[in-house]
Amino acid sequence: MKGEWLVFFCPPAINYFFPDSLFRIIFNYLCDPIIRIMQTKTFISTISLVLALGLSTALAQDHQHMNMTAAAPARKAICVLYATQGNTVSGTVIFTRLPEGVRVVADLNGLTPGKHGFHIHEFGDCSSPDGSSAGGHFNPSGSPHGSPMDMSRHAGDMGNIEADANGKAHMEYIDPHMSFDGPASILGRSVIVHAKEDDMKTQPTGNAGPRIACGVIGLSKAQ
Ligand SMILES: [Cu+2]
Ligand SMILES: [Zn+2]
Repeated sequence: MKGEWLVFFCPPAINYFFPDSLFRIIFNYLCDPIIRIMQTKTFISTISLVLALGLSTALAQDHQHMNMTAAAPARKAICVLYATQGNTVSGTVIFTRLPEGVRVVADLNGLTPGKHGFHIHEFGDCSSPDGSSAGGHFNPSGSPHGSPMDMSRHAGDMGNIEADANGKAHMEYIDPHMSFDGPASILGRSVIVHAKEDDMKTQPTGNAGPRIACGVIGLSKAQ
């Protein structure tokens, strides 16, 4: 910068060459504004640097904060099924988000051979011994009860799961009505297995009988 050498030069030169003289007064008059300008410039650049550093730190922290709150959307959920009082059913249901819906993979043990009503119920609450605390079929669209093939039906209508002679059941399908997002999200709801077959007609339950297993749908560690 042009005036920088003056900052360095002016005060010593004045004191050295022109002690107590008219020249000193003149030099003071000439030099002082330059010194003041240079000092102001240094002050402004220092403040700017401090502000810039502060701002970038704040932005970095904000970004980190956003990363923590706006986590990647859940891709996988799991429901571990436990038998209700007096029953022996156990198993897991794994839900995976796909572009066309949710893949459902269920593996159950301890069933009586044959078909059993299999639904997502409204509440993730399996606290009552008979599973009634889970509420009715999950139905965010206010539709009638139906089969998983129906266009209009409860979002929780997964139909029946069929056990073999050993009481084991495996079911796998992609459900276009299920979602992991918004008010229709299945996360935090429950899966209920019934004693009887769902007739897919009787309102609003499919007449599937008592609830023999209940489990809460939660986020899976494996995503
Ligand atoms: Cu049910
Ligand atoms: Zn239903």
